[in-house]
Amino acid sequence: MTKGEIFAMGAEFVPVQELSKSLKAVPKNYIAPEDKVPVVTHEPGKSVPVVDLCDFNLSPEQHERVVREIASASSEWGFFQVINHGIDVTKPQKVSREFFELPKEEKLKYAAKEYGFKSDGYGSKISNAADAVQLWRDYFFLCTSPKRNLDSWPAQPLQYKEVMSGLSDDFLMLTRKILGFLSEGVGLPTDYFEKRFGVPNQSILTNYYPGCPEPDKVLGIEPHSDFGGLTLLLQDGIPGLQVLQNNTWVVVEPIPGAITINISDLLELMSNGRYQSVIHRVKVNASRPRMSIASNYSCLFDSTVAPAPELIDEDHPQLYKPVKFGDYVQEVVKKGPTGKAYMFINHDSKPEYMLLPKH
Ligand SMILES: O=C(O)CCC(=O)C(=O)O
Ligand SMILES: [Fe+2]
Repeated sequence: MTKGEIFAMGAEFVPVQELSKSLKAVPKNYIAPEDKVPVVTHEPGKSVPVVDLCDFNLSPEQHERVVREIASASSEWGFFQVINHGIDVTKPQKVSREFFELPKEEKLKYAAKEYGFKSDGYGSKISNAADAVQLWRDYFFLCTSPKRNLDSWPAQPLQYKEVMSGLSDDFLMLTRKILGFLSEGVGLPTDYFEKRFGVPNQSILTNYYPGCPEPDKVLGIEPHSDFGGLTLLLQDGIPGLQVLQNNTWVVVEPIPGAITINISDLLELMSNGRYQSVIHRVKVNASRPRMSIASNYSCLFDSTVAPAPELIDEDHPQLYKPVKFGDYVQEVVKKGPTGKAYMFINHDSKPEYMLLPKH
């Protein structure tokens, strides 16, 4: 691979991890707009619900409880955490952390060639929007379904390919089960949403947020909702993820071994708004890096999704228009989080955080 190819995504690609080694103050283009929305950490009754999946040994009563808990968390919070899900989360975290700890030259061999989510690779910037604030985050993006191009995945650490492939399989299985609970939660047949998605389009995005000299001035990820169908997320032990709930940022406390799950835009659309794809953001730390592994499940880019006709009636008018997923992704990559307006029938509808009082 030539040097030119390595930097094809943009000559300005400098990993934040490298910046963070020498800087005492953050560069201007990383400074996020001021945000006066209050942050809540520990307040009884104000945290993302936790659902016990009992390693899927569920009696009929427990099954009903799980459906009920997942459905109500998905409509009120758009987020929940699952425990006793049967997936080994330590190995993927270990190999991913080891990758980010490699020398810069080794990582840059895998530099992503394009903005957005089309090719596997290492990068720092996803949106090319002119007014986009730079994020205090580097990432590695893997396309994992329908096709895995293992040749383009890191050769180091040695177990990386095998472990991340295994995580992709485990997540596909868990996603199918969660989609089943979500279908039942709105009174539809268990396989309803899975069938509507069709061939799974799954990716795994590892986010690496280096320590930052001025953590309150930057964001690891700006306020956004995820544009796919369903997101499964591994947090390490360090808090950083915050969810917008009643105009307050609520910290999603990392629970060792838990998987955080959030409804993404396509499921909000397909459920005609019964389930919410909620705005969230990521804060960073002064001294410690934080890492998360986010896997999104959606339909193929040339598939079109529409609200379930069964969920449209007089009391629940149709709120969303059918969208071709590829067009929707382009809109969001071009415009940033405001691109979500594209899926609303009423074009004046705005993502929730845009309705917050100006500050
Ligand atoms: O780092 C996190 O906890 C969340 C990451 C996230 O929101 C994303 O990758 O879309
Ligand atoms: Fe997200």
